[in-house]
Amino acid sequence: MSAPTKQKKTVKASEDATPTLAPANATTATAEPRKRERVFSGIQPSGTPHIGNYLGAIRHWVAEQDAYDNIFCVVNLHAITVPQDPDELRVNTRRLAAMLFACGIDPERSALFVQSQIAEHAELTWILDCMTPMGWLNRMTQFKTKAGDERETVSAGLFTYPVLMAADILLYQADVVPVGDDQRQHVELARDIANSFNHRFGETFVEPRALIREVGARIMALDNPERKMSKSDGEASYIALLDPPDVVRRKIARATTDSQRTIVFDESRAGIFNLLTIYQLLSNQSREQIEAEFAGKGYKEFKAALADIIIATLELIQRRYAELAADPAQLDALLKQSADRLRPLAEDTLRKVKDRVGIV
Ligand code: ATP
Ligand code: LTN
Repeated sequence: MSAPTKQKKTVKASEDATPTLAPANATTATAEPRKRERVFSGIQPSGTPHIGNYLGAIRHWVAEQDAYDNIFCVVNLHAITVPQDPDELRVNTRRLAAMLFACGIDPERSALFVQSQIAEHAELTWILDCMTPMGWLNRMTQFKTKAGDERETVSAGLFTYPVLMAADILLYQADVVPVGDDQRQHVELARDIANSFNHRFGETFVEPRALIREVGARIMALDNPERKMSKSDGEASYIALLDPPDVVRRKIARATTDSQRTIVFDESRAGIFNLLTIYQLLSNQSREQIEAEFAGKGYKEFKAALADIIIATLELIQRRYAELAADPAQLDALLKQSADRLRPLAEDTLRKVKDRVGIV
């Protein structure tokens, strides 16, 4: 079954009656029309956040907080699509939230909450599961990669994972979903689900769009530049945001390059291209400036400069993280405040959906 053809009229953020995300110091949502587009994005508390997550997603969330009405989510229900140790999951959920605040998510300007604290995510997922053709899910390339040869033994949740992601986005009527390149197909699926629901039951959901940057949307693994940097792979493949300086130096020194000498942005040389991209994003310099800086120099000098700039970036994040991690009660209070503020939005959407579907 193919995706439905796009409908002419879509729900526009400016014209729908969804309550606006109230200012951070308010406790309930208001019914004013939306002034800014709404962003929703999520990150899984599985393993350690790494510079791929930072450069592909988190950094943009932080930089654009003033441009949007922002909702960020630690998606612990997504994490259990693969086996998790319960104690580790609890710890990683809080750690990741602290890390996001440490990276610059500002509770005054952005909501940041834990997915399981708003029950409507699971409830909407079930309804959307029943509206999503199997064929659409069969096309998801991330499932194919993650399930690999284990298709018969991985959980059904891993297969329907993109529907939970669609529910996350649609529940808050988000317009924009800033993500790394690996999530493009999932955001398109969310859009198709919204479109087909609107077609069948009448205008209900905003149809979201992915926001993916040209540079940095796909940071590759240090030890294998053919694969994306991922928390699920070995430690040598990524720089964790909590890696101390000596570990950063060691991992960068061992990162795969090639037997050539020149330090230039050449996509066919995947290893050095990936390292140069990281340098470009952290130094905010142009490719020409960087090539000029390292003209006539060797990989060793370049790698030392790259390690320095990563260490300087992480130092600031790690300092703030240590402060936040030292006060778990304050962290829990911030997360609860966001969840309490968002819940009316989620309830409002779910009420409409149930009404349209005929669920009493
Ligand atoms: P895993 O690879 O274990 O599934 P992950 O590292 O992809 O996990 P997520 O929580 O799934 O982490 O992703 C959080 C955000 O980081 C998403 O927007 C995702 O697109 C982005 N992201 C993840 N890996 C990279 C990468 N290598 N380069 C750029 N962005 C990335
Ligand atoms: N599936 C995403 C995480 C995620 C997400 C979302 C991203 C869950 N829900 C909603 C954007 C919007 C991932 O694995 N990176």
